[in-house]
Amino acid sequence: MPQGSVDLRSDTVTQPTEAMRRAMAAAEVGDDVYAEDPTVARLQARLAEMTGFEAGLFVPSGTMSNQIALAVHCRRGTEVILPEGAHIYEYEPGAMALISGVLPRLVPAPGGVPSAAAVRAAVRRSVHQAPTGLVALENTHNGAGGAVVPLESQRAVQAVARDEGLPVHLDGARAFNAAAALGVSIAEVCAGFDSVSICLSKGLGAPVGSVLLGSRGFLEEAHRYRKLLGGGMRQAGVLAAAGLVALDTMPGVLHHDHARARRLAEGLAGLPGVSLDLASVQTNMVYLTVELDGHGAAEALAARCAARGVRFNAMSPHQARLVTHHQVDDAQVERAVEVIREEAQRLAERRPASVGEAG
Ligand code: TLP
Repeated sequence: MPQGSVDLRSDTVTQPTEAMRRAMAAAEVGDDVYAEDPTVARLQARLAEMTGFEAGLFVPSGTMSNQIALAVHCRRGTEVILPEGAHIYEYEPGAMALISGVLPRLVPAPGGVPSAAAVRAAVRRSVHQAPTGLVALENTHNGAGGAVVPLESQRAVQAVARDEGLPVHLDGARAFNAAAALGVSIAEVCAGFDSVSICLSKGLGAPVGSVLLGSRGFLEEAHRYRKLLGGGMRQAGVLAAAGLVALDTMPGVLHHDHARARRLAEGLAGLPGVSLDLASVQTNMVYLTVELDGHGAAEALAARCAARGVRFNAMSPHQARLVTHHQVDDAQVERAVEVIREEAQRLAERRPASVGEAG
């Protein structure tokens, strides 16, 4: 990254640490499509043990991991109950329809948390409707600002699903962030699910990869889908080695990212035309609602800040997302606050008369 620049686009932008690079260079490898890569096997076993599952499957991405889970759990033509804003629906470009032939049934999820009653009401059984095949939660919930789904809420939804005879999947791309925020073990966050997908390449900082966790039988079928989708990575131990270092070194430092996100949010509170909900800043994300400059205000603000080296994403015309990670330090947070404040002020001053105070 050029000096003075701050990359808050995502926690996916991190570079592998020196320890990861050393482990990658030294990794013992084999052909993982034959399940012969010892480093991949160690990573899978390690995360399975940490989360309380029978087994794990190393896959190239969180998207593939979620999509394999859907493919294994669901029959074609069934519905998947998802919290509104779910990554599986919003950001996995229609894969659920294309790969598994399943439909999304979105339920309201204030703060990322769907109520058990809403999930129950969304279950479909009638001959006139697509039957429900799966319930999927997301923790932390990216679309809800990285909000943490409380364990009691997860348990309430799992109880409904069990009662209805439905499997439950967790998109736990940032499950370690949830564990850090709740002060519980990763096993507690993963308890009660039939499958969980965990990303190594988000806050944990590994360059590539996710692990899909479940029962041995589930993962045998998942292994077939991974190959079918082109996710058989052969000597993948070079990547899994970085994942093992990530598991050893990163979960214990995620709270620093959370503290920096809070500092960022506090520094940006009260700006003209920019609002944020401090209560929603629970992990490493800050969502801003940008009402400056008419349509595409978030993009306008993002572009102006990017020109000064502070990068973040516009997730929709009026929503900007800032994500902290282990390569964002305190000085970078201060710099980001300064640049975003200045640029928001400038945009506010240029605001057209029809939108508000004339500039
Ligand atoms: N999310 C990315 C973008 O796709 C939005 C990001 O920058 O946050 N589940 C969740 C909850 C995610 O946030 C993501 C990545 C994934 C799954 C998919 O992971 P990858 O990018 O490895 O396919």
